[in-house]
Amino acid sequence: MHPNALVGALAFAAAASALPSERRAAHSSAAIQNLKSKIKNVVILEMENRSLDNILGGQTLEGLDNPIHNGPFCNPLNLTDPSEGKTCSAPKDYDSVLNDPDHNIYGNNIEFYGTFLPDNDAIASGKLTPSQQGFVHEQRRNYPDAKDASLSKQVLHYYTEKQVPVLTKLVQNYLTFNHWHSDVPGPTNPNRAALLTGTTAGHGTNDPDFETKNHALKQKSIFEQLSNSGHTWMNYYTSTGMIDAYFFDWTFKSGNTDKAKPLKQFFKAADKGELPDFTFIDPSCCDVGTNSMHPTGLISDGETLIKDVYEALRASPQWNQTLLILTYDETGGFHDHVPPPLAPKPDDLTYTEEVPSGGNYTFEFNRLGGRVPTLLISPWVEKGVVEQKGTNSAGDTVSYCASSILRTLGYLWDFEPFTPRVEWAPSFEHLIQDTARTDTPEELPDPIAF
Ligand SMILES: *[C@@H]1O[C@H](CO)[C@@H](O)[C@H](O)[C@H]1NC(C)=O
Ligand SMILES: *[C@@H]1O[C@H](CO)[C@@H](O)[C@H](O)[C@H]1NC(C)=O
Ligand SMILES: *[C@@H]1O[C@H](CO)[C@@H](O)[C@H](O)[C@H]1NC(C)=O
Ligand SMILES: CC(=O)N[C@H]1CO[C@H](CO)[C@@H](O)[C@@H]1O
Repeated sequence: MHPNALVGALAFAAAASALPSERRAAHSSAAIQNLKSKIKNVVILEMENRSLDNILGGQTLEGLDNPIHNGPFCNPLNLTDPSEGKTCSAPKDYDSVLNDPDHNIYGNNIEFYGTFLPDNDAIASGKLTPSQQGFVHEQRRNYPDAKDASLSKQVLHYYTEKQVPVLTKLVQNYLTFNHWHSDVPGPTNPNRAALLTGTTAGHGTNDPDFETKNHALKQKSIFEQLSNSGHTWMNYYTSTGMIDAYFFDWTFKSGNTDKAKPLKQFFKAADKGELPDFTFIDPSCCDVGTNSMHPTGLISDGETLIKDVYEALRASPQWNQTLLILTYDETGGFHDHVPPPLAPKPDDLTYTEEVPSGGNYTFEFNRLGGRVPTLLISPWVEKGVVEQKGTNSAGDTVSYCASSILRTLGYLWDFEPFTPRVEWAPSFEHLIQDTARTDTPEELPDPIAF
């Protein structure tokens, strides 16, 4: 080869490697090897009870299907009496919500399907699909003494970019999922358990089994999996009332209760570069002065927590090998206009509850909850991109969900999917790039109370 040709070839190779790398295929061994070589520390911050249309409804980044791009989205005031009129999504003018929206399984039923008792056969066969029309109706039924105008605003309105400056900066700098759903169309603790284990084990409400003193959940958690395979983990908490590792009997039996520590220990560990392989952060919940964004806690207090966690990781010696997953447990009864899809049952268990109109509804765990905001934050993800649906290992294009986390961590830390739901879920290891970005912000804006 002529010497000049060699120089030319080298220059070409250098230029080519400077280009943004083509994404690898999801589930490919190349994508999995890349994930393993780049990410050593995973941090999950799981906030509370907000839908994508609610908290990211005003984000102008292209690719997000939200009210500011594709709305307004409207709901009738009364599902059975159209003459009462309708109300539509618009920017919110307040920081919190006084009347916590219904997010029981039956509440999600009426919000999605317009009835507390939808026909399960029609749902499973695809004949009955969610219309997302019952959010305002259910809020009015639940709070008969409150003013209609404020109730509509509570469930249907959304936050502008200026009102959530911390989230806005993160959306503009990292990767946001457009189609990420909670695993269960129901409340907090079943969804938190599903994220950590791939199933609620038949739980459909925040029942006493989840309480620390009972720690009655028997299924295998990510914490157990990691301990058994020589990986380190910690569950940092903001209030002792909310420690997700304490749902599980194993945590107590195996003598791992000391893996739950107050959040200030997280800041110390991040600062010293002593974060474990897996960090799970619980916010405080759920009233005035708490920071999960759960009503009646302030959105701006939640933003302060997100900012503090981000800035601690950004300044940490471990930043270069860290992936922060910022997600929400469930939609909290806030409107989202995208119909939640069907999904495989994690196991054979069902959950039955009595509904306000009389009668029982049996939930079969065969469909997802509403869309929740989820972001990947790392020097290894592209800047300001929106990820649409994912690809599962069967090759189908489907929505992401909380079980996508376990699907991906299984690739990172060599474990099989815990349940058929996790097996089905699309993973996201292919969203990790080849080169680390050097333009990631060191600080986020100050949250504003309004
Ligand atoms: C809706 O209208 C029906 C029929 O007029 C009425 O019985 C019901 O109370 C209304 N529901 C709400 C939530 O206002
Ligand atoms: C992280 O990577 C960037 C870019 O290569 C480098 O400038 C920085 O010093 C690295 N930081 C650490 C803590 O390794
Ligand atoms: C609903 O189911 C519960 C048990 O799950 C049972 O106690 C109750 O009697 C049932 N109610 C109706 C109306 O069938
Ligand atoms: C909106 C909402 O409150 N959803 C759940 C959020 O968390 C609280 C506390 O666990 C639950 O009561 C709700 O079910």
